Amino acid sequence: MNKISLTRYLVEQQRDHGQIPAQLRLLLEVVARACKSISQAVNKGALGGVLGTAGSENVQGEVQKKLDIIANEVLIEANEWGGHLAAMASEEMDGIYVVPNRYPQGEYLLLFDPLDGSSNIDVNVSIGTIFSVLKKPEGGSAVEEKDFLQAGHKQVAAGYCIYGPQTTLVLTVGKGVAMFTLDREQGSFVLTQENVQIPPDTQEFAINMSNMRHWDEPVRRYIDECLQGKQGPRGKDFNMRWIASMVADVHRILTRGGLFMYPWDKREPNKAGKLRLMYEANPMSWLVEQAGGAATNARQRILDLQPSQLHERVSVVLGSRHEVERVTAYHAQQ
Ligand code: P6P
Repeated sequence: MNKISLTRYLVEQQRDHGQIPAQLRLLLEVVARACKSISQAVNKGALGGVLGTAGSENVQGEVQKKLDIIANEVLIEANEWGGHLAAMASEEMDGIYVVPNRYPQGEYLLLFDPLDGSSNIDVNVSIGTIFSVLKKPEGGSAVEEKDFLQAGHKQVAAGYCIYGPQTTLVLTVGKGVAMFTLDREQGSFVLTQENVQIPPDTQEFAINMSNMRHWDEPVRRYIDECLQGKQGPRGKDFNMRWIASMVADVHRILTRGGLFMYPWDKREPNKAGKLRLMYEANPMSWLVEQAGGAATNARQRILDLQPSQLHERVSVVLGSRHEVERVTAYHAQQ
């Protein structure tokens, strides 16, 4: 099969479909190159002295791993000089990072979770980088945090790079989902799948079962029915997976279907959920929808939610469309 590189794919999307302006194509190439660097750091592991904690906490109050900070710095340094961005926002930074005056400012905003699944780094389980691209609102005023507070349906590109047995970049610009596997000999991402489709039905769910006693009733009902298997109301047996790296769980769902849930629970009732809306749920929800799946916060379409804070959290139900619809219906009947 003749190898189509990420560069060629993006040039063709730009030329043939007018889907990607030149500045956005540059942005995506730069992000992909940053992901390659992060992949190399992750793959070194203990040999690179990059495991363990950095002895600091992020705005989420989470202990930062050395690789969290390395990945964040790689993305900042790779993107700040290119002239395609006005500013960046990251799970690892309290406020936005405005492109310094020594560089030209562009029209895009880049948001990312530089290394999602950090708790898995030290135990050699797949982790990943999640990114989302918005356009800076019109008007010449200086870019501010409020410019980032746009609903997920405003994204112009979204994707992730999973650092697992393969390093795979998964991307959408609104024309379906494509997957690119890193060819380490060439040092470039090669198109290995396009027009990804999530089966509307599934027999596999992903949730952290240890939180069961804290769930809301509709979640308990849904999982109980799955666990009853053939003899229960679903009339079929279910399998369960929970990798505790959203990137890895979502990648499995994009590849073979499934339902992923991190729902609101009673542990911290004032928090909508654990996952962050702007740079985890929004990019993953757009990818899932572009692949024929669905994504809600158990009540509303995630991409329609109007954010009020940069690091706000959200309840997430995403994957095979018919299962998302069932969970959402159970909440509507509550
Ligand atoms: P728990 C990783 O820390 C993360 O943000 C997601 O990638 C993952 O799905 C979830 O949290 C895992 O959470 O509570 O099971 O450790």
